[in-house]
Amino acid sequence: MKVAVLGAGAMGSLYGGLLAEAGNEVVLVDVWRDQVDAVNASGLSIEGAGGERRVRGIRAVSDASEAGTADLILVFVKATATEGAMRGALPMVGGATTVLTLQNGLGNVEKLCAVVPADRVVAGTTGHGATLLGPGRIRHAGVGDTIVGELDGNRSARVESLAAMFAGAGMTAQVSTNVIGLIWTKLTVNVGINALTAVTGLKNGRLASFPEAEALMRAAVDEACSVARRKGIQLEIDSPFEHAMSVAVKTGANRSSMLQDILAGRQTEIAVINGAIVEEGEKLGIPTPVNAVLTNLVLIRQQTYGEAFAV
Ligand code: KPL
Repeated sequence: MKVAVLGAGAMGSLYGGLLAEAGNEVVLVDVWRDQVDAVNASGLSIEGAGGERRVRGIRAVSDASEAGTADLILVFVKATATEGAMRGALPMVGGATTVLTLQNGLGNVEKLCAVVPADRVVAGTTGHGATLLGPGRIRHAGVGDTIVGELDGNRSARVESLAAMFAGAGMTAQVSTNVIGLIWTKLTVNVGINALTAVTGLKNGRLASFPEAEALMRAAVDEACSVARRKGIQLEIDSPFEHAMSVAVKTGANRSSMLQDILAGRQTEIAVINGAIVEEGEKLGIPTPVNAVLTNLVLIRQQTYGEAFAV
């Protein structure tokens, strides 16, 4: 299968690397020139789960028109860039191209469907954690499931074959017939972990060490669940807080994507994670004070990069 990975940050590079190792033709597409040059010059170096190795035979481009058409476009750009990146990726869309988002946050499906016909788009979630160590270098810092599904819940041959492709690359992979519930289930995990790690600087696993962090995680996740319940979303798990904490522990060595963004001085996905819970809560009249505080703290942090804690 020819796979174009749109967004070659930590997670895009991880999936691209694992799929290339399994024999798929992979091209990474990213505007980050240093990453493109490093991968083309020396391949992708992966450490952590699966051991240290260098994946060669993987191509990278910064302009989608150099990639050719793909069987699968796997979208891993930040949620804030989804629509623009997909417009830029249109030269890779051929007559039979499928677009799969495994991104965090709410709204990616809608943004993709604004650019390509909805019947081209499938969605899913990933439980893996990865850290970007530098151009061409990542750490596979936590292992989890990859779950994919059709937007209409149909168990199609297309999603079965995507799950088989991920399984063939050594990942545990499944098909979901409730992909919106699945995205919300992953959202509850990110609501519980990402902002908390971003404001404390802790790796995911350390959240379990502090009753204070646990209390905040529980409250943020409970608020997200109240919103989901009122919207009629069927979550895929019975105990969302325990699930979020178990993902934090399984990806314990990882810095969450939001903490990595903060450390690199980038804009975060706060608006589509905790911020989305606040926004949806407001529409439904459901109070979400803990998510509002977490959102505001991260928003302040990302507007004050470079300012010291000086008096
Ligand atoms: O999705 C993640 C993220 O960092 O965005 C988790 C699962 C929390 C892994 O770090």
